[in-house]
Parts: sequence; structure tokens; C-alpha cells
Amino acid sequence: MRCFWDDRQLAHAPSVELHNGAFVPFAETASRAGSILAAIGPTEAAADHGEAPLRAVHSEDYLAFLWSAHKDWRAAGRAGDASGYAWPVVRRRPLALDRIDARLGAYSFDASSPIAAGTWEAAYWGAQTALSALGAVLAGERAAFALCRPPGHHCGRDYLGGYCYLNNAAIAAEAAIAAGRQRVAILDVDYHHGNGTQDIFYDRGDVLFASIHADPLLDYPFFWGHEDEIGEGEGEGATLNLPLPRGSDLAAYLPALDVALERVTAFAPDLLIVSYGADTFAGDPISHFRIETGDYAAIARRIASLGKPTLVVMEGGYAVDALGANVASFLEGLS
Ligand code: SP5
Ligand code: ZN
Repeated sequence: MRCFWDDRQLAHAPSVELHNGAFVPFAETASRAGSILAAIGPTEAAADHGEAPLRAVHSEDYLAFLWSAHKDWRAAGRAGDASGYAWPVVRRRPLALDRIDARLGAYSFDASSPIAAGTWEAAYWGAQTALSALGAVLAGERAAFALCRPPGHHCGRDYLGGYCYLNNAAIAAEAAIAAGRQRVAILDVDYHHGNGTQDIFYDRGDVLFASIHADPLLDYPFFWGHEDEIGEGEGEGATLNLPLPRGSDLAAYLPALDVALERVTAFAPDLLIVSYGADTFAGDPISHFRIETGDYAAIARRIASLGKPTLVVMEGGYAVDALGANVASFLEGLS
């Protein structure tokens, strides 16, 4: 399978994140990419598709904020990584956004996604990596893999969060539609609900979002991913959430996968985008499913049985030593 990667994605390297009331080492490390690269073999470099595909998903003001946030942080005399500490829960309009701290609050939904000096560069090339792999699929490849890092599925049109800054899967979906595809299905199999992707397409009938994830009653991101979220307006019925309990293993996972795949089939997409997170792995340090390395091949084979042109976009997965093998297993099952 053709795999795409750009090493400018390593530029994103925050040092700590807020977790359970204390700062701990940032879990979404650049070494994740090294583990995957060592396991999947040769990759192709990303081509630059410019900013227009980013603007098709994210708002102009959010992109401007993200581009300058770390410089603004430094200009305010701060050291280290930029992170918010106050959020406009009461959304008085217009928001007063003069201060960098106000902007950080307004354009984020958590305090575990710091902006470091290289965040914009890495996120930009992550999106370009997704677009480059999409290009291969649009040109006729049955499947391609985009090694995107930082991941994307938690961030929305105008907010970051969950280690995500640009929504790579959503950017690829919009680009596919701009290139003439009529219907795109996004299957999200990361441990966490892909709240940003859901939000972006919530009122859209031409993009299906189907997600299998840890029940948000107990797990991050808490406020999205419940079964009764089904989309709205023209998008009603084009969002499918399949929360599973902590401790779920392959036997618990496969029935949910079959439900999701039936919905994808009924939707009859021209293109399938898989938001693939390996944080469903039994050994993941921040997650609580029991999927084993070999299980990813079984999951991928079922996805491949749909026979749809498929773009796989990397999302989470934090057991760095096993991450490469988990990704390789998934890609092998897809081939
Ligand atoms: C893309 C993705 O998988 N994002 C996950 C974001 C989850 N963030 C909140 C979970 C809190 C766990 N933090 C533990 C850090 C240990 N170093
Ligand atoms: Zn995740």
C-alpha cells in the first residue's frame, strides 16, 4: 500500500499536558511517528496543496490564530508552550479576543493540547500528507495510508483539542468532494470519539460520520459521541455513534463494526476515509479497550470487504513500542 509521510510533522513537540490536575509528559510524542515508520516500510513525501483545502474546513480566524498563537505567546513574554486557561462558556458576542489567553480559550476546548513553536508547521504538513494520500486514491489506488501527526479528529471548524489542530480526515473529505466525489463516508475507529469531525459534518447529508469509541459517559471527550447524536437537518441520520464499554475486546468490537459497515454500505459512498487510532490497543497507556495487535488485521479485512476506495488517516495510539506493529497489522489486513 502506498504510504505518505512528511518529516516536518516532527516539528510539533509540546513538553507537557494537563492531566488529572498535574502536568505530565505530553503523550502525543514525535517518537510515535518513528515507531510507525520503522514498521511500515518506504513512504512517499507529501506534496504541497496549499492552504485552500484547509480553509474549506477551518474558519479564516481560527487558522490565523493557530498560525500566530505561539509567536503571540512569546510576544506576551511567556516561555514554553501556549495553552489556554479560561474558556468563554458564557458566549458573550462578540468575544473580546485582544489577549492571547482569550484567543487560546476561545479557539480550544481542553487544556491538553499545547501549541509549541513547530505546531503550525507540523499540522500544516499533516494536512498535506492526508491530501497527498487522498490524491493517490483519487488517481485509482484501492487504498492509501496517510501517516498524519499531530492527529486531527478532535478539532472542529474553529477549535483545537485532544492533541488535534487541523482535522486531516475532514480536510481530505472536503477535498474529495471538491474533486467531484459525491458522497464520502468517514469511519472513525480511534478509542476516543471524533467530536471535531462529527461537528464539522453534523448538518451534512453528503458525508457520513460513523464512530466506534469508548462510551463518553466515562471517557474523553465526554460531551460528544453519545448514541442519540444522529446529525441534524440534511445531516439527520448521517451521524452514527456506537459507544462501547471500557474493557471491550475484539469479540465485543466486531458486532459494532458490522453495524457501522452496514451503515456505510447503505450510504453508498464513492470514498471511505478511515480515522484510524491504535489507542484501542490493550497496552495503550491512556485508554481502556483490549484489542490485540493481530486483531487490527481482522478489523481491517472487514473494512476492506466493502470494496470501497479507502484512505486511512492516522489518529491516536500511545503505546509507542507497539504502535508500529499495530499500524502494520491494520495496513496488512486492508491490503
Ligand atoms: C487523537 C487522540 O487520541 N486524542 C486523545 C486525547 C485524549 N486526551 C485526554 C486524555 C487524558 C489522558 N492524558 C494522559 C497523559 C499521560 N501522559
Ligand atoms: Zn484517541
